[in-house]
Amino acid sequence: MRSNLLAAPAEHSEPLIVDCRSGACAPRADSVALRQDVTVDDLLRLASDPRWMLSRSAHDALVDFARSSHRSGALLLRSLPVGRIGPTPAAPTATTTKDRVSELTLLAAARRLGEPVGYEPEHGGDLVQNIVPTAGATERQVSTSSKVELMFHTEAAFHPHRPRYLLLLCLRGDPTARTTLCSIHEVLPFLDEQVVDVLFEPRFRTAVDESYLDGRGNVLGPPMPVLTGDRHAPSMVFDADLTVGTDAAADDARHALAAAVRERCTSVVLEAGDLLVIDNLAAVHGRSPFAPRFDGSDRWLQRTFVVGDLAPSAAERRGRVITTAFGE
Ligand SMILES: O=C(O)CCC(=O)C(=O)O
Ligand SMILES: [Fe+2]
Repeated sequence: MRSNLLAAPAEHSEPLIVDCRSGACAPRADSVALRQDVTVDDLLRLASDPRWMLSRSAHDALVDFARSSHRSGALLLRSLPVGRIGPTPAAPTATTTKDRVSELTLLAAARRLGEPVGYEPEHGGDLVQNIVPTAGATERQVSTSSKVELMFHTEAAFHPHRPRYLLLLCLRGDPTARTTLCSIHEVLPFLDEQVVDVLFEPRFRTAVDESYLDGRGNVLGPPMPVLTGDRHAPSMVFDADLTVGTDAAADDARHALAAAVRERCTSVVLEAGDLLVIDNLAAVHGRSPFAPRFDGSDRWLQRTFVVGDLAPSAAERRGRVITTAFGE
């Protein structure tokens, strides 16, 4: 195990870690990904071809994770190809000088888990998004922030078509930025039975992220439970910043959950070639603060969202871009 995984007490479950150095990627795919004119659709077609594989170890780890998630709700694949990247862009959609190897790696991994999708308000619905610190967002609760802690969240907790998996591929690491993680399986044994009872009831509302509202103020989603499914192995949808209780007992329960998550969490410092896959039904994630430089050497991740099935979002989707409108 590498030393950059934070030393957590032994009983805290860390992501399942698989080193993928062994087993080469298909050169045919790599050479396509070196061309500048290749589109995301081309890459997705290639990534979907079962004859084009990630290394055998990466492929098998992803398929196993999709079949039965790990107790930590996370899988960390190391030493994946990211290609030639050039300087970190100043904004997610700014032009870069990179080749397309990292996009192909990410989409190939995503296709082993389900269907990659974008969300219109998230970088225009891009299937692969650059997550870089931006000068305008240093202190905000968004993925492009840096100087503040990004609080624990289910990705798009407020969204009826929220992703089933979230994939973060590191192109350039920052040794001081820790991606934080905590699964429901980790905290459940430490919550009072009465708190768990309340978390299973539809007594919580999650605010819609401001980027989905075009400046239309504060919109709360419908009352929902935080926990659903099997009492002993539930799914969790929770945002420590945006989820509130609809009554005092529910609010106490969400504070108890947030405290347990803070206490039981683990973290990982992502390095170039690391792919962190998060089961968005099992684990919440966040990020520690770090110092941005805005000189082309900052931390750079690429992110892809995956749903298990495209059908439920059919009426609110254009191609692979989910267009659900909120607060209208
Ligand atoms: O920067 C990170 O490690 C995580 C950011 C995050 O929450 C996201 O991209 O969804
Ligand atoms: Fe996130």
